[in-house]
Amino acid sequence: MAGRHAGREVPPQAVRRLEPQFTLHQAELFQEGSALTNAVADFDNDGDLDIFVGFNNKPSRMYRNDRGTFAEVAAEVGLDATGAIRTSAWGDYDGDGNLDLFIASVSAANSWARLFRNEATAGASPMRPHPPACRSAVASARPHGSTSTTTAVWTSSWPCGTSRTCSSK
Ligand SMILES: [Ca+2]
Ligand SMILES: [Ca+2]
Repeated sequence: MAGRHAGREVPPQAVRRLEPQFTLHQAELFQEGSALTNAVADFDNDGDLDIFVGFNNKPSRMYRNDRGTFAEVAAEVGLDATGAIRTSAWGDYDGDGNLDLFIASVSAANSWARLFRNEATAGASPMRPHPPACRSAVASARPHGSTSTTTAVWTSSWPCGTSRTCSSK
């Protein structure tokens, strides 16, 4: 029987209906609660999808997919940010072939956003801070409960290994 895909007829041999059936995968690794956002992308360009997860006042997690088995590598690659991280998005903003990550934290006490540039090189761990400075573009995020749509954007940098806390201007 022929089917339709994207508005076009497709031959019967091209129609492959799936029978979804799910089981938990690495349940212990992924059990951490209070997640607010996640973003899936092949951040290390090895052909499989990896998962970033932002939490409510816990360090973010970056699950690297190693041929179907995930490992948590957020601290290793420089993505262990802590906040009320409510949004995250991958994209290659500078067109260098490496996916970069934008995240934003929104809470009544402290709201911020950060753009992490992926400075990976072949054979090196992605997202590792590049000496002598770790660069970041920072934008304010709407405070929790606020209806304001005003967003200020500025850039910031800090020496590797020092505090990543940025203040509003
Ligand atoms: Ca990957
Ligand atoms: Ca990039």
